[in-house]
Amino acid sequence: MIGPLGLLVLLVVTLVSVSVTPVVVNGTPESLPVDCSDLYNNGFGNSGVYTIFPAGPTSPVQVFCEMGSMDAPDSNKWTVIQRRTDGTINFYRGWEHTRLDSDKRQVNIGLENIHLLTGKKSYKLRVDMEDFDGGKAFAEYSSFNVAPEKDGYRLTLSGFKDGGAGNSLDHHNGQKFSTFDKDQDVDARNCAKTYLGGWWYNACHHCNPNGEYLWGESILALGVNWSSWKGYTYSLKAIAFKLSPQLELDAKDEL
Ligand SMILES: [Ca+2]
Repeated sequence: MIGPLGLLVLLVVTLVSVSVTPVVVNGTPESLPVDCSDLYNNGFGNSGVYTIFPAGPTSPVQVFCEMGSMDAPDSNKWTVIQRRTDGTINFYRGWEHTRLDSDKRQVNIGLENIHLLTGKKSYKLRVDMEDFDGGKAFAEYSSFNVAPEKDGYRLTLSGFKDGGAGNSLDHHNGQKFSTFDKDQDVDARNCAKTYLGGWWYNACHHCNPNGEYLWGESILALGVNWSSWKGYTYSLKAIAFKLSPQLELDAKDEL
């Protein structure tokens, strides 16, 4: 027999069950965060490592988010798609590794995820870089897109804005991505093998972010180069590629 008290308990349990339902609903594909901007808008204001879902609910990706400072809440929220800060990780990788790797150390989310991400929203790209003497520079592009694998993960970008680094990425605009085991560049050589990286090689490069980590002054064009800033014989200390939705940029520019 269920007395009045029992009915009350049953009612409360039922209501609690109903009340937790929205938490489950929040896990639907429509509401999963695609990038760090979504996370910020969902109340996650601190920079750090988060999980995003550019490829859908069954494919979580660990990523580093730069949420800006408390002093500037309207600043861009950056999803870091690749970053190098030291020489501990080898970026001379084959096609499948480059395509699918979403590194546990949050250094690279993989080409496929980058493609899917740029298909979800319109993004701007910022490339931040550092030398070994404390110097910093950046390059920004108001539009950045990576095509599907069937088109070689072709790079499309526009709207260059100079933060002192110069426009070395422009040479790679419109190119397919190449690795040592998949030559899609326009040079007679295998650029990835010649310059020890994987990149949107043309004939062959003006920047080589995935080249050998060579600690500053180094062999011509083999290092982590950004030629319009430090030339071909300087391998950078750090370089990071990060995306932010264009709408945030537009809203900010209108202020
Ligand atoms: Ca070639």
